[in-house]
This record gives sequence, structure tokens and C-alpha cells, in this order.
Amino acid sequence: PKGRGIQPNQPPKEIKIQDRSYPADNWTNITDTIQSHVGRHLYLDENHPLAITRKLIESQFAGPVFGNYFEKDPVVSTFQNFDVLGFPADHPGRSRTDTYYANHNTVLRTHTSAHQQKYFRRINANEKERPEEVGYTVIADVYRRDAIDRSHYPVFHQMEGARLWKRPENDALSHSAETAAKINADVDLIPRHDVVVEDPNPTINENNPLQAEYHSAEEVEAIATHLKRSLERMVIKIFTEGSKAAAASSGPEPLKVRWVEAYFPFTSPSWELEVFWQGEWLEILGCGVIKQELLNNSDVPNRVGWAFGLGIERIAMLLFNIPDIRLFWSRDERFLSQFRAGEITRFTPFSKHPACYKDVSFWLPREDVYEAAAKYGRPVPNFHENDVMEVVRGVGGDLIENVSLIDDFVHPKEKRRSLCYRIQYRSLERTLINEEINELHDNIGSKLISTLGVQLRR
Ligand code: FA5
Ligand code: MG
Repeated sequence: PKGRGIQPNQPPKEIKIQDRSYPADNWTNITDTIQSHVGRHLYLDENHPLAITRKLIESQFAGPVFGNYFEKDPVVSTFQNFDVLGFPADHPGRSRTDTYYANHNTVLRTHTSAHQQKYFRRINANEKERPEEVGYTVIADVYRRDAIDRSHYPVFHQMEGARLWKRPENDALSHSAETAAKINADVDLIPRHDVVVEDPNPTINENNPLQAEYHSAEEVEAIATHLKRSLERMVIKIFTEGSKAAAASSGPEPLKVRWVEAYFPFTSPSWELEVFWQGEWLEILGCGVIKQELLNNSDVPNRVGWAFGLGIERIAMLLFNIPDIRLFWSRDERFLSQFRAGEITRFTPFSKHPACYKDVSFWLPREDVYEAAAKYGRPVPNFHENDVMEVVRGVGGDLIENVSLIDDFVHPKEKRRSLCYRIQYRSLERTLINEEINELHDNIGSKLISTLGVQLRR
């Protein structure tokens, strides 16, 4: 069909990311908008709030025990991002609606855990030269197809950290009391704090199991205590610094933190740490006791340990009072000039420009349209909201502040589904004029038609 429905556009033969080419295939879904964000390395820009936050966290995980690293190339294999970490074949994180693929076995990393194996191997390889370096942090940009609002952006930054302990070479389990004692001695080195921490669940329970084949309960108690104490300490340290800055503007807030049980394919037991900030609990990191199979496969079979992964923007938004995640990408001096290396300052918005809302309603294609599209060798997976987000982002870029579903119904006779999204336009830097917004909105409509085969409702 011409002019209607999904266009049989020629997919490009290759995709270029930071001067390297990858052969494209029908998994390729990295857009120009995403490509344009690769290579900024904001965390290296020493006066940028992300870099200031990086330094603060690194100072809590410092040498000689921790090496602090970064990874500039966001392209990793599906093996590194998923398989080696034990993600099952049908894990939703692997789908094209959630992850940016260069091709079927190459992705933009969705988390810094994609580098765990590399850094475990490095600990082993460097053992002779730097035996004390048994931990690391690594910061990098990560990519996820996701919703559009003030706290979600398809590119954000994570810092991963891990810490290992050596066990007796052989028969590790029967020597686990020795290992636990060693870890507990390290727990005693972490300065104590007096912040109240909610942590209601036993370390090991049926939802959050011991890796019984490999670890004793005693070892896991010790690892978990070291992990939690280290991360509480880090959060308390940087938020205490932060609230000194906050005290000047909005008054100090007593810090509250809590541990929530979690699940990750590569740790067990696992937790998330939440911080109470301006009336709500905010998840800032995930962590846990590293799966022993992963360590066994990464040249460190005789070590046990913990790992965490945290969102840098989540922390930076709280520390610097930054209200919208798009701001981190701003090149506007009125934003950039407000921050200086080593200082936590409260961001002062440079005048709030008005927002403008516009709705777009459409019928989704019927199943037969999807089948027709598949004939062009470009199978269109069933509708996913992230596909709408991508189109809107692709046309409107950082002028889009929020996209929300406001209506969803199925026509009883025709059995077609209709959706209505409300798009909120706002520039953080200037006032948008009507013609500009109308043009963007029309272009979004056309792009929804040509890429998703929808029919607009007027
Ligand atoms: C992970 O990515 C795991 N790799 C973390 C981990 C590492 C667990 C090591 C165990 C051991 P998760 O998807 O929850 O987990 O993301 C981790 C953190 O990244 C979140 O707590 C949050 O702070 C941040 N984050 C996640 N999604 C977004 C987003 N869309 N925008 C900004 N920050 C985000
Ligand atoms: Mg999470």
C-alpha cells in the first residue's frame, strides 16, 4: 500500500556510532536523536553537576581499595549487557521496545553492569601489581527507551561499584567462617552514623534467597552488612553536604533512608536503597550479593562480594535542586555557569517559560496492517508506548516536557483501539511561539502515521 499505513522504507546498511560502523539489520532502532547524545561525556566536564556528583561518590569509594574508572564507548554486545549476567532469553529488558539495538547482537548498554565481567577480570589480572585494589567504580552513559517526563530521559548516567574478598582457594564453603570474619573486620572500619535506616526484612528469606550452593549464611550476612553500611555512609555523606546548601534556600530536611528488597538476575539477595526527599521515597540504586556463577566465569572463582548500580541524575537532581532531567544536556550558559567543581549549589531556574499542551488521537492499525508490514522484511512488533515516545522525541527533541496517555478505548464494533496522548511542550530556555508548536505537532502526527501506521483522528 502506498501513501497509507507503514512505509516500506529502506533500512540503512550500517549505523555509525562515534566513528565506528556496525552493520544494520532489522533489529536496528537507534535514532538520530539518540546518536546525537553519544560522546558528550558530561561526567568528565568538571564543572558539570554530573561530574561534581561523580567526584563526590568516588570520594566515598576511593583508592587503594577502589579504582575509579569510566567507559566512553556505549556500544556493547548482548552477551555483555544480558547473557553473561544471567538475563533469561525472554526478559523484557531485551526487547526492541525497551533497548536500543545497533543490530541483533549489539546494543547501547542499558546499564553499567554490562562492564562487570571486564572489571572482575581486571581485579584478577592486576593482582600482582595492585593486590589492595579489590573494588572499583565505573561511570558511563546508559540508554533506555522509556517514557517522557521530568525524571526520565532516554540517556542517563549510572555508576556501578563492586567490592570483592578472597576466600581460601579450595573448599571455600567449609572455610566460610574465616571469610566472614575477614569481611566483618572490614565492616568495623566503616565509620558509623546515626541516621535512622528502615530495613525491616531479614537479610536472607524466601523472596531474597541465599545462593546456598556457594555461600554460607554467615558470609552473606557479612557481605550484606558491609554493602549496606558502605552505601548508607555514601548517601549520608553526600546528602549532608547537600543539605548544607539546601539550608540556605529551602531549609534543612532530616534525611531518611530505607532498604527495599529487589530482584536482579546477577545478584542474590538484592536490595534497592530509597531516600525520602521532598515528600516522597525515591529509588536511587540497586545492589546485592554478586552471583557466584558470574564471578566463577570472570577469572575470580575464589572471591565473593557485592555490587551496586546507581543513577547519577537521580542524586544530582536532589543535590542541586534541578527540576528537569533535560537540563543536564543544556548548553545554555545560564545553566552551566551555575555550577563549579567541588561545590554543591542550588540551581536557580532562569525564568519559567510557559508550557503548551496539545493532544494527538489516533487509531492503531489492525492486525492485517502489521502483517503487511512484515512482508517488507521490517516486522513491526505489536504496538508499544515507547514507540510513540520515540517519535515524539525524534520530532520535538528537548522541547517536549511530558507525554501522557489520557484516553484509551477499543471501538466495540470495529475492534480497533484508539489512543490519545497529551503532549506538553516547553522550552527550558525560551518562550515558544504558536506557529512553531503547531508545526512540531503536525510533524509528530505525520511521523506517527508513517512509522507506526496509525490513523489520526481529528
Ligand atoms: C540496574 O540498572 C542494575 N544494573 C543495578 C545493579 C547493579 C543491581 C549492580 C545490582 C548490582 P535499575 O534498572 O533499577 O538497576 O537502575 C539502577 C538505578 O538507575 C535506579 O535505581 C535509578 O537511580 C537509575 N535509573 C533507572 N532508570 C532511570 C531513568 N530512566 N532515568 C534516570 N535514572 C534511572
Ligand atoms: Mg530499579
